Amino acid sequence: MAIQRTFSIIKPDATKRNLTGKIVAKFEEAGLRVIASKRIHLTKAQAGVFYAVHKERPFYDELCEFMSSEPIVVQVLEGEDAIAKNREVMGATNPAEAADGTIRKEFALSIGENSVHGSDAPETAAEEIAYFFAGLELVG
Ligand code: DAT
Ligand code: MG
Repeated sequence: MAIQRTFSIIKPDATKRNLTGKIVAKFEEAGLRVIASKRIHLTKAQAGVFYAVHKERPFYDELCEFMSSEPIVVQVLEGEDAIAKNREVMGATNPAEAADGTIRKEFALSIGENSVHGSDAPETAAEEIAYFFAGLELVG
């Protein structure tokens, strides 16, 4: 597998509980390198654009409300097979189903307040990175 880039969000439930460093440590321990990082506070409309793929789902409004409730940390992670590796370190969407040692198992509060986002494919990774970062901000 080649070196890839993926997009990550440390979500409001995690920034609020001051877990940013502990979550970044999990990425780094897995061999993922943070090549861009910034703390931002989304509007509900901006969260809605980011999660537009879920707009027909019953939890969409709650999701956008949550994602704009507190600051988040958006990052680009780089490494071997980074998209799959990040999904592995994150754990299952529902923390009740997440494997031991994963971020969501250790830190998530619920299926909605689940501490992290990670891209699920190369196309979405590229789109998500471009939504939040200019090319010059990626320092590999
Ligand atoms: P993931 O974040 O693991 O890629 P997803 O893309 O299916 O999961 O959903 C995006 C986010 O939406 C997820 O992180 C939390 C929220 N979500 C998903 N399913 C939910 C549900 N059944 N109830 C409430 N929120 C949900
Ligand atoms: Mg997803």
